[in-house]
Amino acid sequence: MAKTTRTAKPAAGKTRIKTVAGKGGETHQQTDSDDRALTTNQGVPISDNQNSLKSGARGPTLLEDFVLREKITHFDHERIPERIVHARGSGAHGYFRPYKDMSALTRAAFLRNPREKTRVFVRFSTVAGGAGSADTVRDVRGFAVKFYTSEGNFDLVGNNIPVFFIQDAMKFPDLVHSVKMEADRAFPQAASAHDTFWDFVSLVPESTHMLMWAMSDRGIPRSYRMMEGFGVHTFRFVNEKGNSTFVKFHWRPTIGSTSLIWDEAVKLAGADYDFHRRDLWNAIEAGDYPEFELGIQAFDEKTANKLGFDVLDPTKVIPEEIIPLQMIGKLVLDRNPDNFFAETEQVAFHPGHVVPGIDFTNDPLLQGRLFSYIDTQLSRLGGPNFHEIEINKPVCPMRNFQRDGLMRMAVAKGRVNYEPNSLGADTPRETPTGFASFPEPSDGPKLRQRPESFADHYSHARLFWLSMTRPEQQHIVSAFAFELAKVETIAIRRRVLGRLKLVHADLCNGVEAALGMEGEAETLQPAVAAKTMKISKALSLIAKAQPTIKGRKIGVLVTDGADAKLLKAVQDAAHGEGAMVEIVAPKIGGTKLGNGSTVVANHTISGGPSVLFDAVVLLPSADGVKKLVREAGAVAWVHDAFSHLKVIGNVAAAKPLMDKAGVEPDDGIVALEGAGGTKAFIAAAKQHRIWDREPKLRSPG
Ligand code: HDE
Repeated sequence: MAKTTRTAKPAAGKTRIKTVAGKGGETHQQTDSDDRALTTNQGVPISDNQNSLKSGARGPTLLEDFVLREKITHFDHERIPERIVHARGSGAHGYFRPYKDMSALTRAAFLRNPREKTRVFVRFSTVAGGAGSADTVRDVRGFAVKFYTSEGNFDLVGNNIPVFFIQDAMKFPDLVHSVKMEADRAFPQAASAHDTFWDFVSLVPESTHMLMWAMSDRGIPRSYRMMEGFGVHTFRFVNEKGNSTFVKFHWRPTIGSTSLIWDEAVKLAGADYDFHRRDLWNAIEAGDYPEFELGIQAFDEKTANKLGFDVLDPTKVIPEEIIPLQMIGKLVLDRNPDNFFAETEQVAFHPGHVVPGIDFTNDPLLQGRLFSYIDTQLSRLGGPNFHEIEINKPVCPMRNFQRDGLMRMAVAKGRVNYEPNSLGADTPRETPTGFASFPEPSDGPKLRQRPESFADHYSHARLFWLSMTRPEQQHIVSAFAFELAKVETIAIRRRVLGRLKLVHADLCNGVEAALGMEGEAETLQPAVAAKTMKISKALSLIAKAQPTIKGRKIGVLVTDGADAKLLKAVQDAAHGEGAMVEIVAPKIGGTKLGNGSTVVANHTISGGPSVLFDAVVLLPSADGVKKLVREAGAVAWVHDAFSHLKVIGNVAAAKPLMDKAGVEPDDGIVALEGAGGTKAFIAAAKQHRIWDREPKLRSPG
């Protein structure tokens, strides 16, 4: 039995913290509270949460110990199956507000009133890796939004890439099996760079366009806050009159879209496994709320028929230069989840969760998804009542005659659980204004067939390639070369090269050269040869990049004796532009600046490598730099910043360190001392990367 030895001052409310001594001499902290007593799940107050019930102090544990058994049993069942795809994710709460009344196009209530906010929950994710995999791997990112509208939940379950690998749901399990860890060896984790993936995609030519996107910078976003999102499929808006308009959904971050550099992504996977999760969490905690505009491409059937490709084919984009984007509202993420499991893990998205005014098309990938998502929740969340979990509940009234099942929470009253009925006057009834599917005519032979209009697999891939800037093309070549270098089966490499040749000769030649496999592409016959389309600048991240440092992070390397005035100037200037500043120093506890004040570091040099930052500042003192040049970590810190094409603000005292790190002068190496130094640094940092530096540092491969 435990005996109380000392009682601390009462803490908040009626709680007192006591140090309790056990009979065996051990002590532990115990909270003594009138209203916060620790209890079992049955509400029984627990007097000892440290020791199991034993027969004698050194005797065996008794089966009778219902407190221990309940605790351990619950723990044993804490995990649910992780999502088969998109297992690794991060969520946030927020709201959506339309810019204007969209009722001309849709009767969806949440798109009608610009004064009305609709609550949302968003989950961003990677696709291939397990729930514990690293954030910065090369992969597609999920971008799933649940709108809790007044007419029910609408889920826009999209990705950060506007097309998909396959055209028909029938191939999805094959695709996913091929990209996941290989079945016998269970590696590689969260990586497409292995034989089975490239084997599959090289045999499925419809994947070519998506491969271009996945191998581009889009596959390694800088942040969930800085990536675009897409609904992928063509959907329909339906207005009060029942008229349908095709729509493609787009999300655009208001602070612009930008990506990592591959070497940075690789190093980040070691430096901060949770790079994207932490970034999202910290931004919201800091009140720097991520914002995304919702855009649509709206078009009628006549326009669709003139595009020269099929809008039901999810491997095609509609260039914005042909059908421009109209921005119709904004999403703001302003609250982190209270509990990861309850919210981010248990949230159940489903593309079939639509509201009146939004409808599907016959895209065969979408049609298959309409089955899959509910089905997967049955095993993931354990039964058909997952809509009763707090995060999945609609905010509008929900009434029907579905009853019972595992984990039923609601207590339905009365004897009437069927419809029609005459016994329950106030039981739910159909409503003429409820959801009605768009009555698209459909009558055809029952067959398994891909339409002819889906047969061109190369024109859009070529459009993507030709729309990229030079650095982006180099990155695509490097990514293909990296991935194929990990493919051990030479025939698969050759087959992929054969596909790339059908996209564009420059692409194929570039990858062949990077691999040292010149002329080895397999000769493949396309069903339809690539046509050259008009370049779409909107496809390139670099071409449309806005000069900004809003939402970005600047790392300042300081030592004892660093210039306090300059540090403050950098901090003020960066904060003024909406950027964050973090201090990196040899010691975490505090650095004594030149004016005698102390600054506390956010990171040590090894704990805060420069890959964590978008731009860096070198602010050592002349004395401090002498130590830094002897530290491999400090030299690597600067070398990485340079080789990741970052802007480096510096003081004269940093020169020995920069020399040792191989920093060479260019537009991104900015002296801070002297008039206008800080301003020049901020202006340069708005470019984000110094692309001209790249060819001097690395060649594709
Ligand atoms: Fe998914 N997908 N998917 N998917 N998907 C799932 O549902 C599926 C596809 C997407 O954060 C699963 O609840 C099939 C395209 C996102 O919880 C599963 C097909 C797009 C998320 C499933 C596709 C997506 C999922 C796994 C081909 C972009 C994460 C867990 C027919 C438009 C949602 C779950 C979250 C999740 C099936 C293709 C996006 C198994 C069968 C295309 C963002 O139901």
